Amino acid sequence: MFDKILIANRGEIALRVVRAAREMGIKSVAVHSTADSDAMHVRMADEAICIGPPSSAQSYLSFPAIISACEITGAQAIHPGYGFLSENAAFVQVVEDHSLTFIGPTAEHIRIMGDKITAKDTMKALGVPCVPGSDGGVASLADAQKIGEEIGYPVIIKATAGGGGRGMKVAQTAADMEKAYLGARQEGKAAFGNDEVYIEKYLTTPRHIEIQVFGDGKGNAVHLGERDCSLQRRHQKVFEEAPGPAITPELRARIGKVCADAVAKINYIGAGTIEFLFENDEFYFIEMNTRLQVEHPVTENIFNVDLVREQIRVAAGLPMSFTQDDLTIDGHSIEVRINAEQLPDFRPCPGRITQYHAPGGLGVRMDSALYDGYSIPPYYDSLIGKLIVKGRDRPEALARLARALGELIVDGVDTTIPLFHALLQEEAVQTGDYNIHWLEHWLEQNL
Ligand code: MV4
Repeated sequence: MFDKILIANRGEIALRVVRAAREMGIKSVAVHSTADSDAMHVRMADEAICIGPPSSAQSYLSFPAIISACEITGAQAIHPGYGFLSENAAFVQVVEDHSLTFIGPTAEHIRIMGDKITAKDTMKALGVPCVPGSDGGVASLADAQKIGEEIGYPVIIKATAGGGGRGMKVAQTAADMEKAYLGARQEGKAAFGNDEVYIEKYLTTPRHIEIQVFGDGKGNAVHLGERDCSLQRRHQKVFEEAPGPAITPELRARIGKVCADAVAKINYIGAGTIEFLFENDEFYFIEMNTRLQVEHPVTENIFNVDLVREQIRVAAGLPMSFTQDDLTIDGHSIEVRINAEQLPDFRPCPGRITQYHAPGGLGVRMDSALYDGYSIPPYYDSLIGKLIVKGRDRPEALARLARALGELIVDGVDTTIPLFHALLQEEAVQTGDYNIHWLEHWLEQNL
């Protein structure tokens, strides 16, 4: 096992990794920009090292700064958290070239899943159900029109280098195809330097269901059920839960086995998330994320596992500490993302926290790097905390969430807390009867 790891991240996720490492008897090294000298992850880690100016490109994204920090501190492995370098295949290659260990998948797995056409081809070949559409890339408008006629409108054109909603265009009818096809290519080229696109049948009212998988890199893998992350605004999740209100034990077992078998077959190592659209009781693969996700705590809560601990174990060459048979669901968990943002437009709202009080009590977990007097810098993500609750069932989790939100105090900046008080009053949230469009409609009518 490693005796020291470096955390190439900041905020609540850096703290999350410090905590797992400490429980395992592993020392942790925080890295930080000059804007984060007073950050909680710097205080909580065993050591800290400044790696550059505020700009992410020159600090949290800088290969030489992070590799040098490992060499100076003697850290043997790097945990990337989420975002930043977590899905950067070139970085993983550099880490390995310096005889360090990346706590995550291989560069090759990241590369395969980072190209959406290759990811879909791979998953399809592994027996994972996919959205009907083009077989690979679509090189001309004429081909796009032909495929549109074959699969029927509406269709969606997606950039292969896209993801998270960028480089996507919907064509409602054949008349929209030219604009959508050229628009998606243009956006792909501008945003990612890659104008390759593919086409899928457009699903109109699906849920976003994602399956948590975990592999040991030696052909063994498990699934840890699903999360329903349908409540999103502009492709930013705001409320996530596990298990999914629409997913029966039979559906879970079936898609879970397909996913676990698929990642076992490619010798996947570490945590991964296989994203699906779910409509009329059918799953359709869209993307795979090769990282630990923001919302991983809801899965940890219902399966009673520590996913970061497992990531560190398999990166060190140890087996996973559980088998599929050990993994049974206990209760229901919900996470809400507390962002420093001003409603109704969700404008980032950095500034000084004049008072912070975290909720507590049975079934409440607050993952946050906030403290009284902390100044949220303007350079990074607006996520400042995650309130995660667990109940014996969904109604108990909802009641506990309302109770815990009532205890939470974040003064000095605007936050998304009032949004959650309002959402909890809604019938669709209470019953779990929502889809990927529900929140945007609700926001239009209520904010
Ligand atoms: C789709 C879709 C409908 N049909 N693909 C958006 C982000 C990217 N991960 C995939 N996305 C979508 N792909 C087909 N064939 C609708 C979306 C989509 C969406 C998906 C998940 C969560 C929220 C969403 C909001 C708008 C569109």
